[in-house]
Amino acid sequence: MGLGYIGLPTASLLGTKGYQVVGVDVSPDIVETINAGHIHIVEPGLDILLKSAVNSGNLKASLEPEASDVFIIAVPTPFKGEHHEPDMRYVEQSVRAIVPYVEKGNLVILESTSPVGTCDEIIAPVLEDAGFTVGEDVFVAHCPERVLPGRILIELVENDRIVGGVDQASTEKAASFYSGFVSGDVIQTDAKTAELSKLCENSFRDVNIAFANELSMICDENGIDVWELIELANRHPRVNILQPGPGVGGHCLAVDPWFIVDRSPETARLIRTAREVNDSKPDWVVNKIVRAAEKLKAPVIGCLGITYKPDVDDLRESPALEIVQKLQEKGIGEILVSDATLRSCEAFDLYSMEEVIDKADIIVLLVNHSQYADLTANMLKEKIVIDTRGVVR
Ligand code: SAJ
Repeated sequence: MGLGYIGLPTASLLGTKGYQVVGVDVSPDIVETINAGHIHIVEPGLDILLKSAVNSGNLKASLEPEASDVFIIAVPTPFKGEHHEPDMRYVEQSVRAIVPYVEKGNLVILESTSPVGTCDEIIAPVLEDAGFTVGEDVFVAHCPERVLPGRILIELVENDRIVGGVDQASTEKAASFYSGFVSGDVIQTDAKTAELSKLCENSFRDVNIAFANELSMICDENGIDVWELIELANRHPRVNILQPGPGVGGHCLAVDPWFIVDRSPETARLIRTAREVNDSKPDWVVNKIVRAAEKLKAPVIGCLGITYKPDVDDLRESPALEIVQKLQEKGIGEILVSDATLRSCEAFDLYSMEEVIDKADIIVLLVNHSQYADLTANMLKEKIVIDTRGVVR
């Protein structure tokens, strides 16, 4: 259920491992694209894997579920409103959509990153209402996806998997399913621990990036190069500071910690603050650019990179994109945008890196795509450089 960044690679992988897979999505365009053997997202190796799964007849896409031994739910779990409450409507809709097809003995697996209690409080009750006894005639488990965009196909197979059922029988059934195609360890726990394990992994990373981002602002106030500082501090055997940037993006780190905050608002103080620090970083960068632009008569501002992280073409929750959009709203000068991974972008005309460097007075480096690794301070010596990623040192 859901043919996005997780569902499609999972369906394609299973299809090439001999499983019969029906990939269900609400979008007719996506269903048509996949049945024609094409992909609608960019991920290394996915096009070949999908083609092979579809051509073998093992994978087909459909708008409607079918009777299946295993139902895997991999739909978006965004947040809503200014209080960042989890928006579970797609998970709820998916469970309701499969109910008419569920039979005794079936296994329902939630892969979507979800708040603690989703299996027990949302999925199991819908199945119980339909007349099933969960743990006896249908089984429910959470197995969070933990793959890194850009490495999805490798990590789907090689990563260890945490599997937590709403009861022991569900845990064992789900673990046995994943053992069929995962080469990493498949570790058993209960549903709530599996749900929180995924949320805490991403919160751990978010908190650590917030530490680096806070340091970068402290360094800026004190005229210290944060990247040199981190390199030096990381020589300590028990210190490992992550890299600062223009903010934290993607649909994982910028979202998941809020699910913990929503359920434990009084207790999750550090996790909330880390989110706030990371969310405030784009505005801090915008202010820095505005201050630099104020010194020029008709500033041309060149922005390098708009995706949420290097070497992916994904714009979801991208702090770089947010920065460029805010600069445009402020109307402080001409904005020229380049991105090494994008051929086109709805929001802006894209220029080549060379054109941007040639024409701009201020160069803002927002994403450290590998194509920018050769940029040197010497090449930009006539420009004002605002480097949020520490590429030009
Ligand atoms: N970032 C920094 N500094 C760093 C590392 C990352 O600013 O030192 C920024 C990136 O630029 C990006 C954001 O953080 O804007 C997130 O990037 P990421 O590479 O840390 O993570 P994601 O969102 O692509 O994938 C994460 C992964 N989680 C962890 O590493 C704990 C991945 O394993 C998860 O499967 C994925 O979230 C997910 O789907 O939840």
